[in-house]
Amino acid sequence: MQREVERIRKDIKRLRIQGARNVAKAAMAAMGVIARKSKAESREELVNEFLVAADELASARPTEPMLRNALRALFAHMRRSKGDVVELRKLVEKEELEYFRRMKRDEERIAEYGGRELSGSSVILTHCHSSSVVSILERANELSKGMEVICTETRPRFQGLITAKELSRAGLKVTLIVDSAVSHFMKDVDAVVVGADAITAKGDLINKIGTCGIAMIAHEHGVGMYSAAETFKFDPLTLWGGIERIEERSPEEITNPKKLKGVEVRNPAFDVTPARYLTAYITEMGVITPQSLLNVVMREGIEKLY
Ligand code: RUB
Repeated sequence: MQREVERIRKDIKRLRIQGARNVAKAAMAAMGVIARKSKAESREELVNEFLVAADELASARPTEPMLRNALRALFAHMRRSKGDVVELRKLVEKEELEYFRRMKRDEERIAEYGGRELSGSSVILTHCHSSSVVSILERANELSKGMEVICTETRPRFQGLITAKELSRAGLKVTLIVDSAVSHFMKDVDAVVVGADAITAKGDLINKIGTCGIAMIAHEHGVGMYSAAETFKFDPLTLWGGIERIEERSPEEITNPKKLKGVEVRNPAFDVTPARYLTAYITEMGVITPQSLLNVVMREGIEKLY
């Protein structure tokens, strides 16, 4: 069991599993593995195993509140149940399935809201790989055929190639560009849509490095800038002044630093796009401006996860 959980943690860390939703799903699946395979004989022992694994999974990608929210919600359910070790196993298995059901439902809603919002656009630009964005663009293309998508390659790990392949397979016209060509192409773009790793209490967006620059260019051209995000990507810590930690990855993802003596190579994985550069979040509750997102989140009680 430990080996299986460790494999999931490594896959998350090495980006074999990438994107906020996939990462959160994998963490919940790891909890399910523990529920089914742990040899713990008491409730305390089992809870302890869940806690150790949750800490390790959460630290694999520090800028992933969706993963942390999923685990926190699970622990809140565990605290409410007073059952023994057998009942606790069943509860975690049930919550795992419930979480997957909810994710699927939310993804369908996001695809529908986003598809309708963007179906009038003929050229859309996207950055990195977001499963939510792919679903939206597939739906938008069903509603108004002939849509063209410009994908950035997304240095240093080239997740944009995954997006390009998936959309092309789904029948959309796809153009791949280098990240630094965004400004050159923006005059032809009707809307930009990206994913989200975290949303702060101010409505700011944390997403793949480069997103903020793209948003500023879109703003300069008067092009709508959307982010596809479940409300579960809201980071409740930011309500209390907490600042989202930006993951710094190995310089070796960019180059061989040993060949650049005296040069520091930095590799932040995400950046922060201020709310004022965003047109709206496309969520499972509808298309919401960044300024009103906090109200919606509070109404749903997501902040109570803390
Ligand atoms: C992926 C990324 C995606 C979000 C949203 O970064 O920034 O836009 O995670 O994805 P990485 P989704 O490849 O470093 O994980 O919509 O699938 O949650």
